[in-house]
Amino acid sequence: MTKILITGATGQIGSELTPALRARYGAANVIAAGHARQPSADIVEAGPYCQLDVRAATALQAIVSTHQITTIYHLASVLSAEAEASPQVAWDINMNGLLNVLDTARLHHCAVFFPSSIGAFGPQTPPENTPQDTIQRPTTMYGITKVSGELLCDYYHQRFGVDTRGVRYPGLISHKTLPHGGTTDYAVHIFHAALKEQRYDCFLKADTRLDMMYMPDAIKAALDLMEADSSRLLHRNGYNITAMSFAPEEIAAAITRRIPAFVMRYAIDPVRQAIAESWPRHMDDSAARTEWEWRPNYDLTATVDDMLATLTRNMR
Ligand code: AKB
Repeated sequence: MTKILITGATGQIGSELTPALRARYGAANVIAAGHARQPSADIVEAGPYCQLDVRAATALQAIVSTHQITTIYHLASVLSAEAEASPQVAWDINMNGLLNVLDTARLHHCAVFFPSSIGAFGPQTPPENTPQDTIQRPTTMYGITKVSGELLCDYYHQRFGVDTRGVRYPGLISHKTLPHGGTTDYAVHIFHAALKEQRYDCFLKADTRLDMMYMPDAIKAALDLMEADSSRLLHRNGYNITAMSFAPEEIAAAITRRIPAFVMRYAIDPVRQAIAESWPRHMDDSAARTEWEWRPNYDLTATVDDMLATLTRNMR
């Protein structure tokens, strides 16, 4: 029987992946683990929940052993901009947390999902149609932990036979939980500001193009990859996946078409601008399409329509 542990269950991805996994595998079979002081009621009340700092290896192993976990979705991570503010803490959480998860998986025969990111690339990476296998020399601590994480997952698969799988997520747009400490966070904050104040001060330059994805596609990617036929997975860890690619001025225009009073202004954050400029503008995700039939459902228009409709409903 599949029994799942999700680390970082209260974060932007976890708060939506947890209910999706509970719907698919049964609430009692999905243990949500978070580090937040106040986890949201639906995560805590709809199924098992525990507090976990992923750096605490003994506590992690106890949870996996007690609940007879078969699969770990390891989402706990410090994001890019926050990692630049505290690089040593980011290394500790992102790398030692992942090492603990992989070693626990080795000992308890679990499969592992590890989300990498467009942050695993750097300024020397071809920015257009970024190949699956290419130069990865990131210049951020976040990126360094993501490349190292991809390699560590490969190592645990090759050396110990752990069934590790992962994707390189682009910026994620979602309405349930606000992202925290990322470079692509503007693409979520813009919706809240547009609906509340009809204006937004964007911290990236108008033409900073990056890969993006709406959360339902991000959840589908995790579920599909973990259920894919293992023998077809040539690139197990770090599949490029993308759904759309846009710059702040384009998402602002899409919002203005629906909220004509909306005005975007720019107040550039040099740290996040430099990070964004070191990332690809558009990845080639053909390996994921070929090896496990990855296909996104939401483009920019569908995302903007659904975000505005859902947030408007939630505000009533
Ligand atoms: C971030 O901006 O740090 C993340 C990411 C693209 O990995 N959203």
